[in-house]
Amino acid sequence: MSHATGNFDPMATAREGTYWQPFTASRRLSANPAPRTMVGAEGAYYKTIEGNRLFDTLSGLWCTPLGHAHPLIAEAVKTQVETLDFAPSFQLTHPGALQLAQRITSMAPDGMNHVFFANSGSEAVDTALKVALGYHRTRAEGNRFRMIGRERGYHGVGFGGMSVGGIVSNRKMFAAGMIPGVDHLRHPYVPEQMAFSRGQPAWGADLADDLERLVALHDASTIAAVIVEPVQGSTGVLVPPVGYLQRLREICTRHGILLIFDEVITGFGRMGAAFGAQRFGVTPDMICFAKAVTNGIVPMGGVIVSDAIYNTFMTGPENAIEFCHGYTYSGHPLAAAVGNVVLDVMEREDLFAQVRALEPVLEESIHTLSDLPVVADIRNIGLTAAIDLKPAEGKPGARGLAVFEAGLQQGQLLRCTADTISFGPPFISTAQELRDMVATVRNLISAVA
Ligand code: PXG
Ligand code: PLP
Repeated sequence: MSHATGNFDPMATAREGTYWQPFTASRRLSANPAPRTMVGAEGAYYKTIEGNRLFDTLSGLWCTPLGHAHPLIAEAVKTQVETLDFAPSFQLTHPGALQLAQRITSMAPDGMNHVFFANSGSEAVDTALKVALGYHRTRAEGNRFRMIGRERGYHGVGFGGMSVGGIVSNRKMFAAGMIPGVDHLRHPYVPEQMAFSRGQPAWGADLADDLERLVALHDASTIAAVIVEPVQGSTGVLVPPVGYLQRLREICTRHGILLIFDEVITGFGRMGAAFGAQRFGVTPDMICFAKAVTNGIVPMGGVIVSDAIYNTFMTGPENAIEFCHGYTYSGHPLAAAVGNVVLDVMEREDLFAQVRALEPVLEESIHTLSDLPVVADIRNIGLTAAIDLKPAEGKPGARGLAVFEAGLQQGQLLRCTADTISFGPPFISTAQELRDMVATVRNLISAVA
């Protein structure tokens, strides 16, 4: 049903499901949409249609570390629209994208000096998988076509990212569309050995040897790339054991397999360093990024590529297109302008240091919840954390949902997936805001237990 302009009733439209929303329990939302409608945002808070103020405990969807309504971002958007609002990205360029590529590579590990722009994490991942295939083919090793992902991994919703992803609910409906030749490492979460770890679990480096099992099964000569999130974000902040990523790197190098870090969540400061690569001291061959690069204000994603990979593509006739891939909006002027401002602010305000300062505050505070009988595990690293609740008898997910819905009434916008609560507060949060957040969560969990 359509509603004439001027006659628009958001609640009626929400009830009708006209806007089919992503990853949403549509019928539950439609039944009572009012408390879940955001109408404004400023700093670390949202404003709901009912006038409630909610602390943004996940920085949007992990994407707004500088908070909302940043005046410099607003100004950059306006100026860019008035100057160059669009420029074709195929065979042409513009200063903003050049500058942003330069800035991003200057933050990346040494030897990673090339950026391919996309518009989301999903597109970044599909781009990286295609770079991996193209790289091996150009080196006349085109029989390396297998991609290795990881159980519980999230790499977006494109066909490639879905296939290397390891979240069952995102896979089973589309099983017929999986790309061929994909296998998965076991995930590195073993609660019996690492529950209630602070930061990286000491136990578990050997879990990376699972890659040797897949090499033995498929032979390295058929494997193009391994893709992992340094910290598995979407599935509930699974922190890599000490030495695990190093071990993966060693095995990949030994077998000529490319290592892709999907840093869509961990990139741009969330780990207290530019990338997880630096935090964990491991240099991959490609880094996927998105989200925080533009503070989530204009969609953008991309892949940082090593010199070795880029140079491999740069062969053949000089007038030929070396990589037949790209998006209408790759390097979009608006996204690039915002990216440049965001990275400026991060540098000028030393926000990675701010994350490092807040990390122990979040860690101390969140682990105080371990005395609650219903809490099964608490994990943290950088400015991220997660709490697993024990599922209610016969009703998995019910406790998480109850906490989420009660949180909306208590000034906290919480990210609850099934019975896991994930946290990724804005870098601009104060220590007190983080402690208040945890105090509220204690009350919410106690109320549902
Ligand atoms: N890779 C990783 C590691 C991600 O976390 C994507 C790819 C896909 O990005 P796009 O921009 O296509 O959504 C992601 C996205 C959550 C949550 O609540 C996580 C994501 C997205 C939405 C919600 O954990 N991650
Ligand atoms: N579908 C059609 C019909 C198109 O013409 C295009 C791009 O020109 C696309 C899909 C891809 O769109 P995008 O480049 O925004 O990913």
